[in-house]
Amino acid sequence: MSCRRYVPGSKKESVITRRAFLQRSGLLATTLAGGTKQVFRAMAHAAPTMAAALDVNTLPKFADPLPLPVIARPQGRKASPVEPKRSVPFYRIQAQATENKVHRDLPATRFWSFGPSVPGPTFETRAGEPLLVEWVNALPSTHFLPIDQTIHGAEPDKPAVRTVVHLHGAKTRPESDGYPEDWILPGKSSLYYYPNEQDAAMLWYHDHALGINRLNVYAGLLGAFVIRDNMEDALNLPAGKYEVPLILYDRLLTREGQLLYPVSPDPQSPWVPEVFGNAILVNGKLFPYLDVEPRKYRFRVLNGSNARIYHLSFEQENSADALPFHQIGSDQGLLPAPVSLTRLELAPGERADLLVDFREHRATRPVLKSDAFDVMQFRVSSAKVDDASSLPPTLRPVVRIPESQASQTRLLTLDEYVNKQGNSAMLLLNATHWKMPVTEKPVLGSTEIWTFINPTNDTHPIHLHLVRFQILDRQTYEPWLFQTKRQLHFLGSPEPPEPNQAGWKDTVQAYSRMVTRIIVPFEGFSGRYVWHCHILEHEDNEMMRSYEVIVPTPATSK
Ligand SMILES: [Cu+2]
Repeated sequence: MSCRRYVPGSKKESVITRRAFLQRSGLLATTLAGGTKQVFRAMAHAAPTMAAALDVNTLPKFADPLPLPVIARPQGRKASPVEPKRSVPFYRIQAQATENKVHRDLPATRFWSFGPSVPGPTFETRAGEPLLVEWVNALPSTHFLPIDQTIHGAEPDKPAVRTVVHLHGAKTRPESDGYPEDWILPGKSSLYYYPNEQDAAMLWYHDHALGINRLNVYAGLLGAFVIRDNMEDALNLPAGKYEVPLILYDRLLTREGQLLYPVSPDPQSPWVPEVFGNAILVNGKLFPYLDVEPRKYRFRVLNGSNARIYHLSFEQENSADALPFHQIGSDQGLLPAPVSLTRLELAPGERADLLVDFREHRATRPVLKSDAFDVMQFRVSSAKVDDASSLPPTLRPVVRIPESQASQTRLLTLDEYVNKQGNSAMLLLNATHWKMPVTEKPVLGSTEIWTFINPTNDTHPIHLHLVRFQILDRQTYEPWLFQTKRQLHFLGSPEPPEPNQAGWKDTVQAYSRMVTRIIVPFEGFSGRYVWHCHILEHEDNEMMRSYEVIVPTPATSK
């Protein structure tokens, strides 16, 4: 009865049986084995072995002010690689080892960062104004986090310290996109060109080196990149000191305050399927506070975590009711209209543009929470303020793309494989390894529907490089029927995206045991890009594939 599924080319023996499949997908409560009825519990991941992590709740909360990342400054100007007569701002950003204090009562923590502090400097840019960045690898020659050499791209013949930078959400040429195999060694640099031909949005840059991306980002290689435009300026949103980036990432710390990256019980293969830290840092600080005025603020929130999905709310100490707030933008910029929320779900890679009005909360201290975690505190003054900023009723039109515009529909599975012990051993997209030939080749200028079929127990935030897209819908389906016969049998009606997910996106949460459809115009450039799960442990092992945008030919454009 078992459907044993060996993964070709894998060093690990990865099989999935019907039982394991059902258990992992949460569909099996009881089964028969050897004539005896046995009850199986859903298999848990093996407990990672590691030194004891610091209990961050032993530290005083809200002892440190919220830091703001510095603004990146250009070093001058250089000729544009695409228009040699035009000069564009030139930045030089260096990945380096550094030490930062994440909390007043902890010693400085070792990080790797783009510059002296984590997160790296924020780029403040404008749409239509291109720039050049020289990304320099000035990292030490040894890595300080546990590399798994059984993972693709991190084999023993690969250097331990490598980095390549991807600007998440940017429409760039492939040679500047940070292809995972385009990593460079310490002492080298890459010159990347960002055309900025896209709507205002908050993008972010981070390491993307094949097989060690989860470790390099965990070490601190990330930062924000803001694009602004005239249409956004005209909205009179809170600006200047009333617009604050909130870059969230969770970490585990040792009792000495150093980064702790957990490992599996197998020393030959230390990879773990997800890392969740109990220390949620905001702009690099644990439990920070921010002094605010009783007025509107704009918070640019980024989930830069390896695996944690946040459930954010603003809560008063003595009230069961969360503060209402508005989401005005998502990954790729402004929504058509503000969406009123009391709770926001944000997966790794996603961004949310929030407007929070503290006017009714003078002299209180609401806390930003995620589930049971205290993330940060706002100290609302009782000052009399004159708030001239606006919360406009409409923001930026987002024209829904009709399904009829799509010339191709692709069914793409999100697959998890378990080892003999029932532990997660590897994840793939469409049951296909990184090194296998490229199968997704959309034509430049065409529109496609990508249908993600997720039989696993996890939400997978799927990110496509180069493009922006819209979520069409999500629908429950019968996973085993699809697994065995490749028949899509839907169990419920299609659910449209929530209003705050109905704008332009570059990362979509493919919910567990659902089919998620997106519609994607492939615009901008031809060439080789990647799409992947943004849970970085999944991406590294090896839930990532190349795709290639091809130029139209008479055969493809007919
Ligand atoms: Cu995933």
